[in-house]
Amino acid sequence: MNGDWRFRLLPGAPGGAVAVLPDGEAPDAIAEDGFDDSGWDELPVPSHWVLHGGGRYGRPIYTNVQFPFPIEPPFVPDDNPTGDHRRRFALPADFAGAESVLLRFDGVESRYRVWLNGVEIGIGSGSRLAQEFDVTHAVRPGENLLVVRVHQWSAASYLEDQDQWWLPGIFRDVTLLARPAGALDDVWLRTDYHAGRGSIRPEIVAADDAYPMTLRVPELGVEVTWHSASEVSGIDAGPVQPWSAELPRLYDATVASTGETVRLRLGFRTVEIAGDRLLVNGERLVFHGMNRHETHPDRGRVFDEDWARADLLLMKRFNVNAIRTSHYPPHPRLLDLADELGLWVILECDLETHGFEPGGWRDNPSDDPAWREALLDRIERTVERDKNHPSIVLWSLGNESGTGQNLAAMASWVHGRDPGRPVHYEGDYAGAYTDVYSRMYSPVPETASIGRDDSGALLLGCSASESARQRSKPFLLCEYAHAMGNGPGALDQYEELVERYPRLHGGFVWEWRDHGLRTRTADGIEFFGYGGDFGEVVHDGNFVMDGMVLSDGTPTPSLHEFAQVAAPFAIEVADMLTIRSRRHSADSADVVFSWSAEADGEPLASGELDVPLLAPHASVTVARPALPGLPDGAGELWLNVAARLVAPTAWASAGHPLATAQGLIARAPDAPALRWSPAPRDPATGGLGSGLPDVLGPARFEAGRLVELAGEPVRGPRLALWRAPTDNDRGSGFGSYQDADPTLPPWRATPAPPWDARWRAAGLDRMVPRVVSASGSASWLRVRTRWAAANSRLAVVCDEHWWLDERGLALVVDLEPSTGWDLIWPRLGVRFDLPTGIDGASWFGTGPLESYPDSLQAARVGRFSAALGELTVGYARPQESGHRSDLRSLTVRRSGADWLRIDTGPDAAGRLPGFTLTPHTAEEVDRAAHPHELPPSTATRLYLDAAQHGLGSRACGPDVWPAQALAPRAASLRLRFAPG
Ligand code: IPT
Repeated sequence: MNGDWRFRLLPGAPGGAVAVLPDGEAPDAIAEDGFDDSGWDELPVPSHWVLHGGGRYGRPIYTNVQFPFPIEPPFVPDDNPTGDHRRRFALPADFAGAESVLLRFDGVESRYRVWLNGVEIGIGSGSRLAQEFDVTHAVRPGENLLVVRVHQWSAASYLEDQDQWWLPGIFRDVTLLARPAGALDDVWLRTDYHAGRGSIRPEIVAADDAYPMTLRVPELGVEVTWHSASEVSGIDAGPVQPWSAELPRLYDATVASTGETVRLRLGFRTVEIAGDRLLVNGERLVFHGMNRHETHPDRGRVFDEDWARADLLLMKRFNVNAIRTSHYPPHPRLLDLADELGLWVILECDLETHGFEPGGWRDNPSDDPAWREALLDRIERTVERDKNHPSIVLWSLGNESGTGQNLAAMASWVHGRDPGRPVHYEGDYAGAYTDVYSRMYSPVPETASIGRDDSGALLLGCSASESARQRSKPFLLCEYAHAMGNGPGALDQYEELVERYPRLHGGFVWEWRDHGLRTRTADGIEFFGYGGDFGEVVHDGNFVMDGMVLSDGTPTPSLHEFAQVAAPFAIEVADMLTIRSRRHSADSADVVFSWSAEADGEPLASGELDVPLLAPHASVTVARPALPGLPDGAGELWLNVAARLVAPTAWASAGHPLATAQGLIARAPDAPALRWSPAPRDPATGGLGSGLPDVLGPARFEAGRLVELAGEPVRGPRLALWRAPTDNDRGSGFGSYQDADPTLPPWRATPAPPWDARWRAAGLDRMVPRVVSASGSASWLRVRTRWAAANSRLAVVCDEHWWLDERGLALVVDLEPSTGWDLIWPRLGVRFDLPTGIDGASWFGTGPLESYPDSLQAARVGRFSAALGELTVGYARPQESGHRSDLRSLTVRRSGADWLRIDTGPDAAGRLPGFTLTPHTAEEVDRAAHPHELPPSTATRLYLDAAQHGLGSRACGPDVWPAQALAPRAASLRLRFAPG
C-alpha cells in the first residue's frame, strides 16, 4: 500500500471537545466512499507528516525525558495533530482466491483508526510494533478505499517517551496480504547448537488443512513431512556450523504447507547463562556494541534498506559487534541484515516512561495494574515478530521505565514463551525479575567493583543481599560512553575491565548516530537541526546529537577510538610481538599480519609476519622482524603492525585493517630536544627595557611583541587556558571528581556545577594581559606577560624567551600559575594568530585525527597532512576540536606552498605539546550554537598546548578521571621556527 496517499492535517481529534472539522463535516465522514478529498494534499506513505510540507503540517519536537504535553495520564491535550489519510487501490486479481485478507501496519505513531470501504476495521497503537487486521469482510474486488486517521498523541505516548524526536505518521510499510487456505499462521523454528550439531524445534500455528507440511533444509539434507499438528516435533539437524556475529552462518530453510511456502534463514546457536557468564555456543559473549536508534536526517524513522545496510556495514568496519535496538524494535528487515552480516542483537520493546521519573515515578504505568495489558501486549508483539532471528540473543523489556509489577509480568511472559533468550531490563536494579545485571554509565571504578568478587560495595539501588545477587549474574553496560559532541573518553579503561573481569560482558555505547534533521535557516543555509530549532515549547537542545557518527554520516574520531579499543586482536609491540585473539568463535585464517617501519614517519621497510593460525582467545609471541638501524639525522624509529583482512568480506575489502599497533624501537639520544642556551633570567627593571630586537631571524617584533613570521603577519604567543566547552564540559549530571567527598567510594563524584560554568566564573575565556617586563639584545628577547581576569587575583605568567642560534630561531614559553587555582583547566598553552589563507598543514606527530588524554588509542605517531577544514570536526554544536597530541614538527601551508615550520622539543619531563589549527578562536566557537553561526574567519588560529584536559562522558556519565584531568600546573613549551 506504500505510495502517495491523500492527506490532510487536523489540529485535533474530530468528535472531541474542540471543533476541528470543516463546517458540516460529520466526525467519520472521511470513511465514506463518496467523501470529497479533492482539496486534500498528497503525502507519501511511509512518512512522518512533520517532515513534509515545509512546516505546513507542523514541526518535529525533540525532548529527552520531558513530555511535550501536560502529564495527566492517560489523557492528552485537545490540541492533538491528526493526520487523515485516504488511499484508493485496485485489489490485485490474484487476491480472488484468498481465504482471508490481512492489512498490516509495521509502524504508525501513535494511535490510528482504520476503515476499509466505509467499514470500521479497528484501532491500532504501539508506534514501533506491527499490527495486523483481518479485513476479509470489508475488502471487495476492483476498487477499494482505505482510510486511516492517525493521532499524534494518545495514551500510548506515555509509554513512548524515548529520547528522540516525536515524529507522527504512518512511517513504516502498510501491506495488504492475501492469505491462502492451508496457510501458515505462524512458524517458529528454534535452532539450537550443541557440540557441533544443530537441532530444530518447530512451533507451527496452522489449521488442519495446512497439513501435510514439509520442512526442508537442503544444505543439511533435512526434509521432514508432518501430516498433522501432533506429528510436529523437534529434529536433529546433524553436524552444522554454528551462527555467531563473527561467522554468521545461515542455512536456507522452507516450511511448505498445503497453502504456502515460508522461507527462513536458520542460524544455529544456543544462548545460556552459566553462573555469572553469558555464553553463546559455550563461549563468553563480549559486546562491543552500539545503541542504535532509527534516525535519518531527511526521513526520520522511515526505513531505507540500502541506507540501513550501509549503516551496519560501517559498524562492522569499525569493529562493532552488537546492537541494542534502543528503544524499540527496528524495521523488521534490519534484523535480517543483522543475521546476515553478523551482529549480536539485544532486541528492545517499544517502552519508555521516563517522563514519570521527575515526579518520583508517581502514576508510572510500569507499576499500575491499569496498564498491565498494554505492557504485556507490547512485549508479546515484540517477541512474536522477531523470534526467528538468530542474531537476537537477549530480549529487553524497554528503557528507563522505573520498575514495577507490569515489567515483572512482561519478564515472566518472556520466560514462558522463549526460555532460550535471557531477559534484560536495566531498571530492575535489584535483579528481581531479569536474568542479567545491566547498568548505564557506571563509572570505571564502580564497574570494576561490579566485576570483583571481593567487593562488598553496595550496588545502585541494592541492599547487601541484592548486591550479592547481582554480582552472581552476567553484567553488561546497556549504555556507556556518552558520545555527545567531542568524546567520550575512557573507552580503553572500560575495555580493560572487561578483559580483567569475566563477569563483565562489555557494553553498548550511547549512541551510534546523531539524530540531526536537515533543515534551513531563513537565508537558505542548510544545517542539521536539533531541539529548539523547530520552535518547540519544551525541548532538550542538542542532547539528541550524541552519536559516534554525525548526522551526515561522517564517523567521528570517537568511532576510530572505539574501533581501536574493540579490535579483535590485541597486538603488543615490544622486544617481541605478542598477538592475542579476542574473537568469540572465528580463528585468524582470514587475517594477514603485516609490519612497516618508519623513521620520523618516513617509510623504511615493510613485510609480512609469520603468525601461526590463532584459535579464538589464543595468543602467540613472535620475533620482531629484523629492522634497519635509525638513519642518520632521524630521531625516532617506529614499528607498526596491522592485522588485515586477506580477502574481501560482505562488509570490507581485502586489506581492511582490523587491528593496528605501534611500538617505538629506537630514539636518537639528542633528538628532537632543543638545545637551549638560557637567556638572562632577570631583566634589570620592570616595564619595557631598551635594546629590544626588531628582528630575530624570520621573526619581526615591535616593542617586544611578535608581529611577523616568515614574511607574514603573526601575533602571539598569548596565553590560552580556554577551550570552547565540549558537551561533556557542559554536563553536570554526574558530578565532578575534583570535589569528591573523600569518605565516599571513588565513583561517587560530587554534584558540582559543570566545568564550563566554573571556567567562565573564573574568567578563563576573558583573561587580559599586562606586560611585566621585556628585555633583549640583537640575538635574544625576553618578555614576561601576566594574564588574569577581571576581579580575580589568580594569574598565569607567560614568560617568552626568544633567541637565535646556529640552528635558527628558538622560543621557550614558560607558563607559571599563581597559587590558589582550585579548578581543572580546559587547556594549558598558547595561541598564535596566523594570517588567513592557510590551506592546511603537514606534521610529524600523532594523527591522523584529533586526540585527548583519555582518547589516545587511535592516535599513532607518523607523518600526516590535512587541509585546514579537515583539522577540526563539524560537531553539531561547535565545540573544542582538533587537538593533536605529541607534536614533533608542523609545517603550515599557505597559498599552495609550505610557509612556516615549527619544530617542538620535549619539556623536562619528556612531554611534547599538541597543536590545533583552526579558522576560529575558542571564544568564537563557544558563541556559536550551530556551525553556520561561526563568524567569518579573521585569522588562522594555531594553538600549541602543553596539556589538554580529557574528554570524559559527563554530558551523561562520569567526569574525566583525575589522572586525565588537567590540574593547574606550570608548563614549558619549546619551539623552533623556520620559513617553510
Ligand atoms: C539514558 C537513556 O536511556 C537514553 O535513551 C539517552 O537518553 C541517554 O540517557 C542520554 O543520551 S537515561 C540517563 C538519565 C542516564
